[in-house]
Amino acid sequence: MNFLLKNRSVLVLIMLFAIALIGCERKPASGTGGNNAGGDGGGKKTVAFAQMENTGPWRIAESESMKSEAAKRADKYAFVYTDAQGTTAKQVSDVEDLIARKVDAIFLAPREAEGFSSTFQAAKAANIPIILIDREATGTPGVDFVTVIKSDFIKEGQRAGEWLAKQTGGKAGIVELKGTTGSSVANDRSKGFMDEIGKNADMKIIASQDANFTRAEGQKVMENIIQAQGKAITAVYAHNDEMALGAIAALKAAGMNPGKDVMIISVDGQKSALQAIIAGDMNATVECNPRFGPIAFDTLEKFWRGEKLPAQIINEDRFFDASNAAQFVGEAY
Ligand code: GYE
Repeated sequence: MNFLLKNRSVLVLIMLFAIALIGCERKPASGTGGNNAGGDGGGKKTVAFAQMENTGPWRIAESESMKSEAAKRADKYAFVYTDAQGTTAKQVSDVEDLIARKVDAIFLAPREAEGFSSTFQAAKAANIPIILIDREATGTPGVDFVTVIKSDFIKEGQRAGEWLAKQTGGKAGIVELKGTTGSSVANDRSKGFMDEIGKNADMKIIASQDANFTRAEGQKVMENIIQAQGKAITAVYAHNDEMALGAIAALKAAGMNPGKDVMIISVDGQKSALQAIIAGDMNATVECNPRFGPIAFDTLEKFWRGEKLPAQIINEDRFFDASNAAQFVGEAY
């Protein structure tokens, strides 16, 4: 009996020892060096992209660019993709889940500027670097997140305003279709545009509404504005091509003449917008490049090598109108 009891305690001891050993196998989060347990165990780092939604050509092109760049570097990285389906709260919890999984780094395209501060704190506590791409979020670069890679949205608005002033001789009744309220990009595209048209006494915004960057909402909002304003509308400035294309459909349905009687300018440079320019339905679009993959991964690698990074990395963008749309439509998304 005594012997049996003794043997049992030895067995329990051995079991405890084994459990302790398994526990040691799980690596703790260890800084930005990429030894977090989110790795695939085969020496690869796990890098995540927390996307806000995946609708519309621009965002689909962005997601594809991130995925294909990760695939090109698949010898070094395992890739995790999350889609918040257009809800900021879901995007916050997606990032929280990625932190809990202990991924090695997170690329975040924040839907809204506010709402991420506690997430940034959690990532910092877990030593997981976050690089913002495409939009800004409130916080300090180098502290709350590594850096932000984006276009200069104020300049985009200025370029649109300047172009429209020139084309209309400084006289226009403008409908502004705005992007998602609360996003850094909608604020900046409004601001830049207003700065420019404000220089012309006869350029007036006769209606300005949020159409959430989507074609369907752009069309619906435009239908209502046409009913209220009719012929007073001589120009549309949309914060993206999708809303501009929605507005064009609404104008045509109302028997109006987009591209001729009503000037249409927007931002992005997607294929269907360049096609609309070629067809004469639309006048111009300021490019906003969605192909973040190469620069996002290069920036992360620079960070891991300990290189000093700027607070913001700004993409260079082009401008498309009737003079060059045909030349670039082939490479557009
Ligand atoms: O212009 C728009 C998209 O955040 C810069 O968001 C991006 C904008 C882009 O939905 O089409």
